[in-house]
Amino acid sequence: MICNIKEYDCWFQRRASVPLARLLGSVGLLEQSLVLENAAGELSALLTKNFAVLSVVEGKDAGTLIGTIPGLNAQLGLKLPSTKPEGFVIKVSDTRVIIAGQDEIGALYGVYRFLALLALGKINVGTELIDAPATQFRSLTHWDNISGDVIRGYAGKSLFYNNGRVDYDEQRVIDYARLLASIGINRLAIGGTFGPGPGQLLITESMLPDVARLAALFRPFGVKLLLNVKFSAPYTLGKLPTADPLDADVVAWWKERADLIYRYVPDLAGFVVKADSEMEPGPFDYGRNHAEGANALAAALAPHGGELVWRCFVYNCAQDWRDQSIDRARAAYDVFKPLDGMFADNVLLQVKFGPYDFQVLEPVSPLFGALSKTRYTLEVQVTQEYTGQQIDLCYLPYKWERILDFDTRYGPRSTLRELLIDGKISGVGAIPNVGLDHNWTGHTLAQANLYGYGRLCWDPSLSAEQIAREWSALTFTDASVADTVSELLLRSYPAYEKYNAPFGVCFMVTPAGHYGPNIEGYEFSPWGTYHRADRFAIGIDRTGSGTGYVTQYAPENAALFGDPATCPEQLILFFHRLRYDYVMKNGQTLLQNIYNTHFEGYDEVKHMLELWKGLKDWLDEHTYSSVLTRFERQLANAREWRDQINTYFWRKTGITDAHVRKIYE
Ligand code: GCW
Repeated sequence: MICNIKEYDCWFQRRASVPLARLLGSVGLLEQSLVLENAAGELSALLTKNFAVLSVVEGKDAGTLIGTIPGLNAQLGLKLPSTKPEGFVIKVSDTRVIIAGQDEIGALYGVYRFLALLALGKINVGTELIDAPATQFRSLTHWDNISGDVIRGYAGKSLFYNNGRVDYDEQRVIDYARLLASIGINRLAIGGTFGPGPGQLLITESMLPDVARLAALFRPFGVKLLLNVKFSAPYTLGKLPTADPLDADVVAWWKERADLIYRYVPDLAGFVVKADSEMEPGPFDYGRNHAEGANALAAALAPHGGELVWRCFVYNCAQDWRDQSIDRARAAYDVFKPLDGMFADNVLLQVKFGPYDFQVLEPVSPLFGALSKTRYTLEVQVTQEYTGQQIDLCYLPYKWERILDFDTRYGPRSTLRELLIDGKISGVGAIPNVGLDHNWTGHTLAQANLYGYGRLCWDPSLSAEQIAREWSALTFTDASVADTVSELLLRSYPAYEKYNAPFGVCFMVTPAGHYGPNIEGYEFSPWGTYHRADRFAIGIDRTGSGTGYVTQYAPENAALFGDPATCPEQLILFFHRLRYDYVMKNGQTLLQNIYNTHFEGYDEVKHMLELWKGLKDWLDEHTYSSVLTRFERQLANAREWRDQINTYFWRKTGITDAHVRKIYE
């Protein structure tokens, strides 16, 4: 059987007809609201489109009822149990299907979950399900520029801008809103981050009507907009002489500006700010700290119920590589930990998962768990900046699962997963991987990363494997194709780790684009990410006797990472400077392990390519060949990594590979 997928439709593919057609033929809605009406409309439209059920929206005698739990209980005398905000109940009997939300958004989420379960063959008479998101803040932040280019975007041009204007295909934006809502995303930041881009312009009166129009497209899907704004706006837009957050005129300017913005978008979720980060303006310009900076903007949002997302990506990016006293990895903790408890209630600090920058192999940031009096979120990248740029297959939920597993050792229930579930981490943010490419994500299989991100925000206890299987089965309607695709996904991250920078040294990428190897590309640069390889050793000593970074962790973790004998070996060069003849747990030297992993990484990609080729007769030609081309490019990339890394270390050390494989002189 040929598995003919419509890449544009992502995880909403056409299916054979379904058993409960009789009940699904009519959808009843008894309460009126924008989101509920959309939920009912989505259900009937998608049933008709994908399940061959001609479904219409009707009154209370319909076979399928949609509503809120309190609404349905009151109107029909039901006894549906209540759940958490944005949660839902699904109940299927032989006379009725009920999809009820704790609130209107919950009902919409219930509809999408129902459709997914229907596609997976998991809806039957007797199905009862109650579910709710673990965290209320589930966001994506677009880095799109007003020019239409997407910073670190690998899937075509921006969905929102073109040539200096807000300019979009309305249907495409609605389809995007559907994708987001179907995986539970409820916040979307637009407006770029750098330079005089949209972050500046969107908050002017000439563009606020555009923002209002976009907000209206996302609203029925329960997605609220956030705006990326610039800290310097009071003087760049407002013509004030300063942006000093303690200056009364600046405070008043932000207040007025927020009031104006909220007239256009009354339910705006708030602002996102990248301050004192990579040359962006910030409170340091005025000798103020980040709590003073953030609180000034937060105060302007507070009367409107808005939140301020304040990014913690603050470090010195003009470092002298000769100066070994500065360690970039320390920066976020050094800046923000002393301010714990000083941020306004509506500030959310957004902390990158690692101390560096979305690296393939880097530890979890010591800020997690260490902040105890401040609301903060976890930030990851769905866009594959350092993870193969949607040319290489790299299934990110594999990595995210491990991040969530990390035990901060601050008190009981101290893994990131538990902190998130218990509300000690207040949400999740990420940069999406989408653009105007027909399949949204460049690499069709990279849709799994977007899907997985939303699913993990909703339920951090899902495993990467569960998500891979779910996504594959939703996208590839043939079971054996779906099996192979999940296998590919699950193999991909470990393979990528193997051919990338070894054992946590990070940043061996080409400085310009971050795709492909350049072993010393960052070695003499101002960015603060050095490996300092010489003839004998490599890595940075971040122990107490080194840069002290390790002491930023809770004592048990400081001890664990601080000793090479207990440090997880995958990260060993992040924490330690080791000689190439250091013997690792498998009895082989560090150098031999570097050689081995790089040969293996390449071989893994070769194997993945073969697995994909095995699907040729099972897939439609377009999907097959577009992914095939990417696997071929990935193989070339893996080869480049393998040979450059191995040759580099061979030339440094003069020590040959124990298995005498080909290393270039
Ligand atoms: O990973 C880095 C990117 C920058 C980006 C920055 C950030 C938008 O290389 O391009 O800036 O992260 O997180 O702000």
